[in-house]
Amino acid sequence: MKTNFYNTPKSQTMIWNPNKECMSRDEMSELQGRRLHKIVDYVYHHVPFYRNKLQSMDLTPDDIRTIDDITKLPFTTKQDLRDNYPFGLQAAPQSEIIRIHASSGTTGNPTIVGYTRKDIGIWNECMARSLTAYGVGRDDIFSVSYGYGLFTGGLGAHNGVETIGAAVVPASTGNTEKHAKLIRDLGITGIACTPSYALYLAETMEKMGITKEQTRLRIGAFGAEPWTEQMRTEIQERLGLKGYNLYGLSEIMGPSVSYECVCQHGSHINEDHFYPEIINPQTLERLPDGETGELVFTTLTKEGMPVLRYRTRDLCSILPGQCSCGRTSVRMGRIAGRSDDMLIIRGINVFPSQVESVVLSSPEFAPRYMLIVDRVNNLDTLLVQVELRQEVFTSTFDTPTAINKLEQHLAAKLKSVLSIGAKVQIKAPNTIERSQGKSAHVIDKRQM
Ligand code: DLL
Repeated sequence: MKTNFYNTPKSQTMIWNPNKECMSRDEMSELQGRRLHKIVDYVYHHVPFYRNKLQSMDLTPDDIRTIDDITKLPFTTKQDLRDNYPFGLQAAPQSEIIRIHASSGTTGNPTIVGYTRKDIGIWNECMARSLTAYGVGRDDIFSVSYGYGLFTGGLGAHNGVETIGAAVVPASTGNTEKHAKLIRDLGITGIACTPSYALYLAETMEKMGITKEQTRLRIGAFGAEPWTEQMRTEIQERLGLKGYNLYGLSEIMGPSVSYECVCQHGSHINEDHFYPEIINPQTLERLPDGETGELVFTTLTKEGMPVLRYRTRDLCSILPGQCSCGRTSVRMGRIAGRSDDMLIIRGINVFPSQVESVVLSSPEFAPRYMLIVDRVNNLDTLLVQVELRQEVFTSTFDTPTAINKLEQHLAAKLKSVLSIGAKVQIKAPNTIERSQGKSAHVIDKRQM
């Protein structure tokens, strides 16, 4: 018999695995220490890359006894993964690998990640923890609109929905009109997709005349790209659901390395499997909780391709204190950007997420924007293109003065946040390219 989780009050939301998600801090540290020793011993004996690294630092697995010993270990970078393409970092024998994913590398070789049966089981468990934290239960019908294929989003979320026993609709991306129709006709209650696809879906439904009242949507599992609180508000209002953050990366597992709970104050890390650290990306020193730096993960239980101190290049902080949901696991804040996404314009660090916050704080603009960086006469220039909302477009587009005023107003706001001047260009609705997967917000012509 399926239990009914609809409209479950906050205090009664379920926890998938209280034994792990609500462990005392001492027990968690003890478990992490034990697992760290084991994984170091495992890679030392199965991955020549790590054995050589540890030997060159005069380290053996016996030097790693508690979780605090982690700082003795070397870092792993994306370049190390590329250099060992395709299977150089694989620890398990090929006969134990049951699935292979590949990351979407834009330059050079993609990163190949092999999973054993045990890895897939842990991934499913982590995904089930995430969905349960959002309030998804067995009565839900959940559509997965992350891409299926080499990308971890589709299959990762799909298996999590099946693990908790809800019904999965493997919609994938594309064919959005059909998907919108199914959302209404099947009474789909939840959706997993990128935040930008959620907005695209909202637009499509509006065009088709499907209102949020005609659907039963109530939960969104959004991730795979940075998004802001303003974007969350926009999606929630337009789709009539509550949107939760879902974070992960293929090198570590895929979606569900961390997840939000109903408190929506940071994302709980599945730290019995993925040990987080925040470091200063320049000095590589570990930073205390609350400080923003580069997120680093060590996989504590992975068999296929374990990694030690993998530098994600994602910038965020570990939130101090404990969450009121009952979980004791540490939480990470939103991804403020990636160290390699950061633009340096006239010497000033600029993150696309800063521009997004400013754009979305103005009710006239749709959540679509593009940063175009160029170099003219040896001087960096920044052009920010934004799209007018349909309602505003029809009432003001005939008056260039109004548009001009709006451009100047936004340029002034951007200047106060970014500390550099930007030219603003307002575009008509639906003219900035839509993305169904991860969206691109930057064209840097200086590198072309
Ligand atoms: O994006 C895995 C995933 C799929 C996560 C579906 C969530 C949902 P990769 O393609 O390897 O894996 O990209 C990982 O995407 O290092 C972040 O920069 C970014 N990212 C992922 N989730 C979030 C999020 C998947 N919730 C890279 N917020 C990561 C911000 C995110 N950025």
